[in-house]
Amino acid sequence: MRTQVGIVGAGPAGLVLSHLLHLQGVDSVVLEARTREYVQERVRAGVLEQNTVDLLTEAGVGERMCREGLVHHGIELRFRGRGHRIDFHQLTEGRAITIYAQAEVVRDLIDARLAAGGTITFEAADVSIHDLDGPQPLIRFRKNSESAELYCDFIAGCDGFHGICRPSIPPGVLSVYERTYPFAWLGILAEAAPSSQELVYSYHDRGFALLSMRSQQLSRLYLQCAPDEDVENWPDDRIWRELRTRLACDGWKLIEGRIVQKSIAGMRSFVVEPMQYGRLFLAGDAAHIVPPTGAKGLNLAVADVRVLADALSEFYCSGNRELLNHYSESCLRRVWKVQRFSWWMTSMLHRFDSDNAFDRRRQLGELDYVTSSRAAAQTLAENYVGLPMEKMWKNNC
Ligand code: RFL
Ligand code: PHB
Repeated sequence: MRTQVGIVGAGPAGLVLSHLLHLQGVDSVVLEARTREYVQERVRAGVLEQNTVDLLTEAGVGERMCREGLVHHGIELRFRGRGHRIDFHQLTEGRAITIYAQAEVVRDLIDARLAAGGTITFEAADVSIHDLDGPQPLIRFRKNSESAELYCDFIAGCDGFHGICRPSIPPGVLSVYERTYPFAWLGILAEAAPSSQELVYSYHDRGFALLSMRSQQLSRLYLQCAPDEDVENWPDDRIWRELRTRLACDGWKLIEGRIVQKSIAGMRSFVVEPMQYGRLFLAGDAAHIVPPTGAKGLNLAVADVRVLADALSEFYCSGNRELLNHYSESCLRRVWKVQRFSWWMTSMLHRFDSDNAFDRRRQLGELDYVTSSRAAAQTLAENYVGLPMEKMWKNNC
């Protein structure tokens, strides 16, 4: 088999890349380790920044998102039992976020790729990548126990944090920048109407809590917990009790319902530099991870592949490798700004066991500042709705 761009991973990065390349006349094949059902149902992110919404819409895959997504013009920061609204609309000249589950984005993209005759090989086993620094890299894999080879011009490593692409780069090439956090998030999905119109980020002495949602009938809620926490230690009544305590606010009541999903996710900041080696380009979680407090992981993955799609289509149109050569540099400027924002939101809102009373007072001082100074609120708002893209995706030909 042969293709122009071999893409490892059918998450948001791999699927958006494949779709954008198709729109620009570049052929790709996507290899995914899991089943179609698994990737379409995996509970992950929920917040799309304006750039992501605009890109999906312009690329023709935003129809259901526009119909079913919930547009929010602000978020609430809650501390000392009081809520404070950050008004995105006013602070960012009308920009907004859209609540639309990552699983739905993935479903829409898979439908679009398959409807256009694109190839996504699900349940591709033992994927390995070869000859990255030669003229024709190769992907080997197994499908239904049969070995297969895919020759490509380029490989896009969109296989997430635990994928095989990043570790296939020879030792000594990559620099790793990393921080782990001494806590995790316990996340639930509950059949309950959202208790608030907008997302609520709550700072509490017992730890951080977040109220989010998926629809008018489905709430998504998170609790800061120990990094090695066992989900078995969190029966439903303990979760609701803790959420009621940490989200408590004058005149407000938490709406509860049947919990249909429960999971624990660790928190990490991670970047590799560069994001490319020979003819391999890393994108999304394969190259960087942010803690979820800023709701940025999916959005950053989409921003990377917008740059990569542009660079690849430029190469196929004119033979010019300039954009490809600068792929890593172009992405990393945004990556580090988003890393800073995600780290800052995480540091401001979580309880660190190593902190003393001074540190907690300082966190409250920071929350007070962010919610009372227009300049500080605007800084949060412009990052949350998404910093401007440096270069808009366009058809170069
Ligand atoms: P993905 O989604 O992990 O997709 C990688 C795909 O590669 C496949 N794969 C392989 N395929 C073939 N061969 C192999 N050897 C393979 N190894 C792996 C995997 O099966 C998978 O299908 O990476 P991608 O595309 O870079 O997308 C990144 C996002 O998924 C991630 O950053 C976000 O979910 C992070 N995130 C959030 N991001 C946001 O923008 N907004 C949010 O509100 C938000 N909330 C969150 C989040 C992540 C969370 N967790 C679970 C850490 C909330 C949480 C709790
Ligand atoms: C979510 O709805 O899953 C969500 C919302 C905001 C975040 C992280 C996750 O910061």
